[in-house]
Amino acid sequence: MNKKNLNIGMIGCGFMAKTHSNAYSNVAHFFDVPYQPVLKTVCDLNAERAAAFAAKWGYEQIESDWRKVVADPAIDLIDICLPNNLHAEVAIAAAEAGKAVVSEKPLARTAAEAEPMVAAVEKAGVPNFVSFNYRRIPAVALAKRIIDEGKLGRVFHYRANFLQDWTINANVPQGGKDTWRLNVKEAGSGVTGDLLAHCIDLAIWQNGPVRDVTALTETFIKERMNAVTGKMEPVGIDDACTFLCRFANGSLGNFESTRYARGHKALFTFEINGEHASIKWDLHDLHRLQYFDHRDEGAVRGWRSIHVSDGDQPFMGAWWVPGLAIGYGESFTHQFKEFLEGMASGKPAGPTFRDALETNRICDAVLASAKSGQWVTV
Ligand code: SOE
Repeated sequence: MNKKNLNIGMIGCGFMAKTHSNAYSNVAHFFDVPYQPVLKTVCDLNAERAAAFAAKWGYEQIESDWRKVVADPAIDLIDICLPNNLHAEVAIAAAEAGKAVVSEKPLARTAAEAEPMVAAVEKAGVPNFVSFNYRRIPAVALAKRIIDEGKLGRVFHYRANFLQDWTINANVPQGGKDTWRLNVKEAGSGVTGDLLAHCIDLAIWQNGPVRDVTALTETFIKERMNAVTGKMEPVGIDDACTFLCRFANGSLGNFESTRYARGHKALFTFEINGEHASIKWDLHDLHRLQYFDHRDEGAVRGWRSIHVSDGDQPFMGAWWVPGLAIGYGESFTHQFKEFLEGMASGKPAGPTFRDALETNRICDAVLASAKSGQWVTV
């Protein structure tokens, strides 16, 4: 296939920039994508950091002012891997400059902040995408296929958890390069926007819209040092959040996230119970999908542990040979495969900015409910 180059301007060079750069580098090796991503410019306020990142990942040039990257006519796509408070300004400027825009999740700190982003990309008519990468784990994509085929029947329950333990120590600071996720000004919220946003994105993609929510949040450590100023400051994020919801299809949702579940590093799980069948998935065992079908012959009925590694399972035909697993990093490869295909076909891959706005709206409703103690309609 004759491919047009797609020049990437990467804004930020932390953990997420690594996952995206890796995926841009390998997507055309494994998939016949319609564009060849080119790692053109990486930008960080700290030029030394940008230079080290560029050397490692093969970016052609570095920049310390994101506005210059956005203004560069050679750049086709702006990829935003910055703390949440910086997504909106960069995304809106990039859309106004006519660039395709990819943003890390959540789209913004709040729905109010996300709305002008959606308006900007839609007004400019530029391709746009939010990196909710877990949709493209093969086992998760297989779950979606099973749901869309109607195998579960009427859905009664949707259950999801995202449990971590990395902030239990009160000496972990807030703010700055590595710990901005703990600073409410930069992150907008704690586990709700960072982790439950993933659960919500999958839930509405698999099970449809959420109608209303009731939530409980807690901040266990009330003060932390700010890594930038060195001063102790009140903590404004939610350390833990549990919420119940009703989906428009009549099913009940049950969600929990915390960074205080000792022993759990990234235990993202979901389980869906339908009239005929149930499915469950666990990020710590990400290449397996658990499936129970009540219509199976009674004597052999039971939970099947499907090792998702065969060529007729989502994405797997492009990788090694049946039985050999892939992992977390490849979910980003898959999302860019579908994003690039959507750019070429005019049928955009989701979640677009507009799709991700809905996740922001649900996060807002969850936080509002935790504050008021009332059910909140989304
Ligand atoms: C937080 O620790 C984090 O890195 C999230 O920000 C990511 O979105 C999640 O995929 C893994 O955990």
